[in-house]
Amino acid sequence: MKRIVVTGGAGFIGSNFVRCMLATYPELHIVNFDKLTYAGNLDNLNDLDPARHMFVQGDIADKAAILKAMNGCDAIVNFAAGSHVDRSIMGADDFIDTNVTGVYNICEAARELRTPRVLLVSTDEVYGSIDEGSFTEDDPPRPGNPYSASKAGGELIALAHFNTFGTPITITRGSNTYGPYQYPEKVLPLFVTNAIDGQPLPLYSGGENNVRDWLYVEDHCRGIDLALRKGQAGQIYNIAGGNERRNIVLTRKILDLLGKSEDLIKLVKDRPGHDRRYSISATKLKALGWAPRMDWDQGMALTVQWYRDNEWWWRKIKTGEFLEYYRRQYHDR
Ligand code: NAD
Ligand code: TDX
Repeated sequence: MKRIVVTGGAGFIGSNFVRCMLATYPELHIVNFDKLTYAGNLDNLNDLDPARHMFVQGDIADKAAILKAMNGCDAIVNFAAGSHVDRSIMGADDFIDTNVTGVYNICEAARELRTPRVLLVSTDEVYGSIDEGSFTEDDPPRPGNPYSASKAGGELIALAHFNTFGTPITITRGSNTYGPYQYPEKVLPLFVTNAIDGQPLPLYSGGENNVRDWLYVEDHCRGIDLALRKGQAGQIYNIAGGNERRNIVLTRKILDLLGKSEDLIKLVKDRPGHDRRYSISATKLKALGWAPRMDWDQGMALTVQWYRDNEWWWRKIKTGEFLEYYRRQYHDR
């Protein structure tokens, strides 16, 4: 592969993926196509070589724009999405536009241009919650909130596209991802940055019951790259961190790493429709040669240190639109 299009590459995982791919493949050129929503941030990309990385501002819900960007590429990797569950509960219009219509547009463009590879980045949330055991790729989607339903909708359109037209689509379903450059609406960077400032950590429903499986962002990116290169068209690959933790354990870990008191924990009203536990098996991707490399304790220490060292990055974000969102989301809880 010489030239790939990465959509949503100014966001958290997308920008880490672009950095990782440029470092791994010296011949590779990347077109980074991103709408720059509130979550897209050119600061995430300012260390990249402009000779091998071209940024294009555009919307995957705009069929003509994505068709133009994809012309002549060897592959497209789609990260572009509305990605935050709480925002999708406030209103899901953007989630449908991007996660369903946008994904359909990518499939249609790939069909028209005969794009050799299409990798759609999806999520373990499409399975919904599981009390015991882990989901495999053969389990049906049972999404429990507007975000995960929109992601499942995009997946179903794409799989039907493969079935009907043979469009060479592969899907990955990653678990909760953490690391540098994550927008501070998600629990981990929100709690780290609040704790640095001595602000409350709004833990939904005590955090005792809800379990997430934490995947370090570089491990997620290597899994996506492997599925892109070795995965089969029409197939789904789970990417699991193998680090299931209750939210209260994650919260205490953050406070411990920062040397802050548990008095900062503020128990707040639960998220409506809150999925209790996510758990997936990555056996299928492991059979292709993937394994997570980052140990949870080490990944947490690195990540918390990154937010400590990069206040320039998140302090700019925690103003304006973010403060308005934060007030709407948390003031009544
Ligand atoms: P993010 O919110 O940090 O970034 C999303 C990016 O997509 C932003 O740069 C935004 O500007 C861009 N974007 C949004 N709508 C667009 C549109 N219509 N056209 C073009 N660009 C658009 O998200 P993230 O956490 O990096 O997630 C990336 C992908 O990975 C998403 O598809 C998400 O569903 C999936 N995922 C995320 C996680 C996680 O824990 N964060 C886990 C599994 C899967
Ligand atoms: O303020 C909070 N308090 C809290 O207790 C927030 C924002 C979250 N939580 C809880 C809810 C969840 O149990 O923490 C857990 C993680 O919440 P999020 O960071 O919002 O992630 P989640 O809802 O699990 O979804 C994430 O993982 C799958 C990503 O946002 C998705 O993009 C990804 O697909």
